[in-house]
Amino acid sequence: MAEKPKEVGESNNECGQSQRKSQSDTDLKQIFEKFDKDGNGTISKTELKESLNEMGEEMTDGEVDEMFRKVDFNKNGRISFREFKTLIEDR
Ligand SMILES: [Ca+2]
Ligand SMILES: [Ca+2]
Repeated sequence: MAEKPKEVGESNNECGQSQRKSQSDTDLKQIFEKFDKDGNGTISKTELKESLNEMGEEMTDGEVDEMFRKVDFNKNGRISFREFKTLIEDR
């Protein structure tokens, strides 16, 4: 299996932290950014709840709470992109 030659992308200008940047990763990032309303790189419980409401998911505080706890692996009260990604990929 030969490696594909590197394509010079116009949009993807990041220095590669991970070698394999899949399409879904980019999609996920966009979803993550929608959730992260203040753009600080993490999703708070409030942001999660608001985003879910906007998506038409009416969840109670308790449900959001439970979901948040499941996603927030390191229990620091914020959902990082990594944690978010695990949530999506885990279902
Ligand atoms: Ca945020
Ligand atoms: Ca966390």
